[in-house]
Amino acid sequence: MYRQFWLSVIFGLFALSSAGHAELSPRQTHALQNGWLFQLGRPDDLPIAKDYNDAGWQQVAVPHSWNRLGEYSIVRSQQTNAYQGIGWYRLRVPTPASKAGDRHILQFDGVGTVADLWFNGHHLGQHRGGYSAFRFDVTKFVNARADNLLVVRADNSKPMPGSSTDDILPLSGDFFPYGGLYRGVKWIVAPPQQIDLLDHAGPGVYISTLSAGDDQAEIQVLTRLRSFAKRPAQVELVTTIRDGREDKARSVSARQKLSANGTADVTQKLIIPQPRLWQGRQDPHLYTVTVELRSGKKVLDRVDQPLGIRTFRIDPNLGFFLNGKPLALHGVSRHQDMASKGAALSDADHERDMDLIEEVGANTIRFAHYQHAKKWFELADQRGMIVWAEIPYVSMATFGDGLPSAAFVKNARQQLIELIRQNYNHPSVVVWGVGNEIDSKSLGGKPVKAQALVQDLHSLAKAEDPSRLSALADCCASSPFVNPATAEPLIGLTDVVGLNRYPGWYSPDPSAMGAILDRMHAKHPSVPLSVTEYGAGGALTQHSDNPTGGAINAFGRPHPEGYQSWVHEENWRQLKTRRYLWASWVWNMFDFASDFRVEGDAIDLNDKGLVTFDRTVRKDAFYFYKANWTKAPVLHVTGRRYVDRAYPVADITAYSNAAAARLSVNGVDLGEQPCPDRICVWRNIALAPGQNKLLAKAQVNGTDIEDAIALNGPDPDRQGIRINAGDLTSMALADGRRFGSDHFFSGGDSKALNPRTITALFERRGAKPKSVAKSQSADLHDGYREGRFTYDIPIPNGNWIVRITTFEPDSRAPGQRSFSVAANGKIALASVDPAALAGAALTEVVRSFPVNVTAGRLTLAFNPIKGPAIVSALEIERP
Ligand code: GCB
Repeated sequence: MYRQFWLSVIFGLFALSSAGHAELSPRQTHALQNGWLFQLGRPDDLPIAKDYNDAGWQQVAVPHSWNRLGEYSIVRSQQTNAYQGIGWYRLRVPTPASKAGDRHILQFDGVGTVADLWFNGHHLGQHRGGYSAFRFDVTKFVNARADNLLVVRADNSKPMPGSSTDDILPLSGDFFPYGGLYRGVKWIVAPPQQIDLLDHAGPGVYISTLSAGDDQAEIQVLTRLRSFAKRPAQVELVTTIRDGREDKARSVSARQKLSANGTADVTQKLIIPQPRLWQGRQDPHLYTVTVELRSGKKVLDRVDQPLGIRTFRIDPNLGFFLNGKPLALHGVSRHQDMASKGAALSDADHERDMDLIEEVGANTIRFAHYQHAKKWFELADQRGMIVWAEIPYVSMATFGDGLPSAAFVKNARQQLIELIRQNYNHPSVVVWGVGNEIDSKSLGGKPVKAQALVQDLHSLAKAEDPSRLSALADCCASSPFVNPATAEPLIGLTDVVGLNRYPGWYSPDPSAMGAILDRMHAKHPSVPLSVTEYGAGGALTQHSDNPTGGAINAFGRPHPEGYQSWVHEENWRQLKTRRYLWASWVWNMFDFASDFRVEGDAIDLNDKGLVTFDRTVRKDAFYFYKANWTKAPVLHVTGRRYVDRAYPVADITAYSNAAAARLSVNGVDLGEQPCPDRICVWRNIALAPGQNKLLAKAQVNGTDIEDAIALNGPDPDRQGIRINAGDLTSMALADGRRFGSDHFFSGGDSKALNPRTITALFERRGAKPKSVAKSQSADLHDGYREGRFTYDIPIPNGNWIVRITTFEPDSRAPGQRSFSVAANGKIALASVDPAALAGAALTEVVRSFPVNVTAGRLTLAFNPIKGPAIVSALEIERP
């Protein structure tokens, strides 16, 4: 144990020394990583005494969370631990080297959700909120001669009225509130006269760029000082801005009287001539601000902080400006969790996530939906990302009557102050988000009264940080979730707004995005609008032959990967042309854990990521954005995971930033296609039975690139051709028959037997889902095609049997619906009345007829006689 502790101390010193001042640093930070003992659940007695028997406890290293969830599996495995409650930690730790008068301060970088701390048996206090850092001064309890005992109770109980977390943000949300010491813990030995360590765990130094031009920048540095000394003292504060080279450093100095046990604020101004600006991804140049507290020649304390010299503004019509120049912001949201680690991410995990975000070409990140780790803010500064940071005032944020409780308001204010003070000096951050989707109904189902709190948080954000803008992410203005007569409008209360809008996912038609945004812009012309969320689920094992063939089941299965790509193609087409938008963020960069989701091919996961939960697979949609957002040569053939194809003919798509790309299949050149909007399509490509090798080639800025995939074509003579009409997903029945998703159609509408939009789900709540009697498989009837429609199916010549599966979905009585079916222009079925043929509604009917195909195509026309025609499956087999 001792060895481990001292190793981590040495590591801590090493980390400091790499910052440049270790030998001299008057402060020392020791990471408390190893040697922790952990016990899940509530022991019978309080495990805070020194001699408490913790022999059976589990040894863990911090960061640590007991929660693990989110799997690409239909059921939860043994790995899952979604327990929300209490976890105990104990650590025996020697006192690090210190001088008389030094302060001993424990820093927790984030504990989910409520942390109670005991040090050598004394209850130090409690911190409420799972995402911000906090510090406790333990000086008076330190035992310098023996081990100290640090005990932490972490409590992430599910918020419910009366629970220990019922007044802590978030009360609900589509993400998992991990429990435990899931970020770092540090022991800081600090001088008694110090740059304040107890200012909401902030750096005690607050840097503002007052102006920045080509000639000069004016920088203001506010430093908060604190003294634990018994006598007043005259101190000097020397603030230096460095840009690598010492000869270019600029310093100012101020004398300050620091009273005994007192605090003082010192404001200093520095001029930087010809500053090198922080220019986002183009040049994320950082200066270092060093603030030294001195007494004569002696350095009492020192803090280093990053400085990115930049200005920005946001215009309701012209969007975002960085350093006076327009910058089109496009990016992603990110949750900070991943497979097998939960929220206990290492610095390397953060770096890998940032690498992926850089690779996709984003220049902005929304840190959803809570304060992210310090390391993540630092990476955003270093990589030049523009950041929306926010507090977890999210979703259904009241229990009963729709009014936030006083304690909840207090916690919201606390979390906002912590977010701002702890991250004030990160140039990447431009807005502080004060709420997300808080105008949906309360958990009690009542309309929400959120105006007062949003106004209050807006004012607080402005008071804490006048240099940045307040922001709100809206889901529900003009949505069916809000009763417009009773809900309080929120748009306009903050400086800027983000719209969470999901056309193509929670509402139909991805191309509706443009009109939705234009309506909001017309309604709120003076409010700068962005799109804080848009996207679609994407499951790697689920496939579609045609994303327009059926309705998506947003809250269920399946979630074809190709459908996700299509939603992004269509959404992005609308977003990129709207200059008034100041930013847009894909929801989400990574799949993330959410314990109420049973969707796509996963459990406990929101699968809207461009990259999988374990970060190993970039989904096709990732490459769509990479092709749009980067200059690095991109050529990516989509649909590679849909290996066993249902149809012998396919449209092949590639994403590329080349002007055009060329495709060959099995060595045969199929020609070049242009790539408008970064999408290159080769239509009606024949796939031979068995393996087909597809090779795409292109040239971007003189660089040759290629991408190869392998697909298995079916053998129609043996397997037939089967179409799951009205459905989005290709699938196989238990008897081996393989159906492609609805394809080759024109006309008619795809319908779902049970409604799938959010509004329909709400309306249907409690109602029993419909099912079809005497059916070969429920999967065939989930969706159906209805109306007047035609199928034009590419198929080898010769004799075939066509089998049509249908049913009456709407309780129409016999005689209320009939239609004919013509095959290649000849009537094959003169009149089909599903209810009459089956003797009842919601009962399967199958009809077949022979055809002879001579020109490589079979046309099946469904013509209504009375009411609309309907089909739920089509099968074409050799006789
Ligand atoms: C939203 C929420 C976000 C959810 C997302 C979704 O609007 O703000 O927390 O995860 O939708 O995927 O439904």
